[in-house]
Amino acid sequence: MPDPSPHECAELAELALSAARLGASLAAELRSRPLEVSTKSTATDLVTNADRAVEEVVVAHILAARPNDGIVAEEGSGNGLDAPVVWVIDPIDGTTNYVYDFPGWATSVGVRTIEGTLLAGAVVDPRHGDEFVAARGRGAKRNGTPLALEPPPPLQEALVATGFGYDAERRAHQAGVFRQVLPQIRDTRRMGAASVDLCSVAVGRVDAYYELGLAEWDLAAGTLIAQESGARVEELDGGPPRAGGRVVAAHPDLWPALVDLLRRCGL
Ligand code: LIP
Repeated sequence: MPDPSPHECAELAELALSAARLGASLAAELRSRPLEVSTKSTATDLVTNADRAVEEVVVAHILAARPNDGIVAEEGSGNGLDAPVVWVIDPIDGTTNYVYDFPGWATSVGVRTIEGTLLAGAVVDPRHGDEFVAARGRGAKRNGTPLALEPPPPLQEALVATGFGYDAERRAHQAGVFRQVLPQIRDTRRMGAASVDLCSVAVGRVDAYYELGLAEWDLAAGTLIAQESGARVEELDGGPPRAGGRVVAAHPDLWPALVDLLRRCGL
């Protein structure tokens, strides 16, 4: 089946943005009430009643408009995984930030083909007042303003975002990489939500981002938004970002030096 046209991708982007707005608005409302918090893979991997409620609302909004599409979502919602168009949803990316009421959580809604080609995406981060959206081949926008990446600084003057996993052994490895990287860049920012990190690259809030071991829903929307702003977003060893991989996002002129550093530091 041919990939959707740029016009169809623009329509998908509009639906992704309306769904992400709906989800982020509900998440913000639920944050003002007591949360029911539980854990998933580890004692630090949190999930709340809001994650589940937001996912339910976002999925219902999408399927009302496109009932035959597939759904892949963090809290387990699924639909038609053999559908040509699949929605990839993180209802609240940055759940730890959300539980602590710390800015930097977002509702992330990505759209891809069954083969994995990213078509559209939206990330709504209400605490920063940011709405990001992109359609394949039609650019990315922040609050309606088109994005275009500025030329980067040299690596030793670059502000580089990263993140750390929930598993203590993985965090120890990530800390080892980070200890070697940090003296060779300007500084780091640890936002706590991959979708916000990737959108931060798209708007130049950071010069680059890397992280090991993310889920598909952490990556989908933010990857396309960053790519459509002019960033290179790939696996460390090349190819499209994948679940459990090593995603690197930076201006194409910064990419080679950053990848070389990350490889030397053992990412
Ligand atoms: C988060 C990611 C973030 C990572 C966190 C966590 P969640 O996703 O977006 O980049 O560093 O450890 O995995 O669990 O908040 O949806």
